[in-house]
Amino acid sequence: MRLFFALWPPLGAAEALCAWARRVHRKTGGSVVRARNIHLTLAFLGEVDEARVPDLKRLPIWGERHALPIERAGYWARNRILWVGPEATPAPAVTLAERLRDLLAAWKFRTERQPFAAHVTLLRKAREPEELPPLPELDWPVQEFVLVRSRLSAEGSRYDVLERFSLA
Ligand code: 2AM
Repeated sequence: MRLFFALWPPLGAAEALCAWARRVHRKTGGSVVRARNIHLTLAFLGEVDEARVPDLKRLPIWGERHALPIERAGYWARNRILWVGPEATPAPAVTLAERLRDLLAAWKFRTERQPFAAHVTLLRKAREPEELPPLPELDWPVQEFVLVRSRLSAEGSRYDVLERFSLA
């Protein structure tokens, strides 16, 4: 199973981001991430043996509720991704991602060695934008994080939440 841990926005915030991405798409092409697929990855696991999923569902992990401001957009030429994210990643999100990574390593799960870069991918295979419309005003309260299974279907990626973890 292909798995990852993520923060999922409320649908209203996801729809606002998707509408913004559709405006950008007119200039950059590429594929727009559908509203219900928009998320921020905290830790990417890749392929995991199904027998280990129960361990993941009961990871002893805690964290603080916080807000996730979406303040800036960026483009990575190396993978042609257009993304949005906070100006500075909120400390509780950094702590959560670090705790997850440490715990996953301690439990012998394979994780990314790259440092955590808080980003929300909105367009894939896009050309570099010249200018961008102003980002929408939105509220993204972070009250939980989720363990998600990713599957490729004819319509693109499909994400199913396997477990929810409440933040205090
Ligand atoms: P991306 O949006 O930057 O592509 C599901 O695939 C999620 O896991 C996406 O948010 C994706 O990030 C992330 N992801 C996919 N492959 C990854 C990898 N090798 N390392 C880190 N994150 C990855």
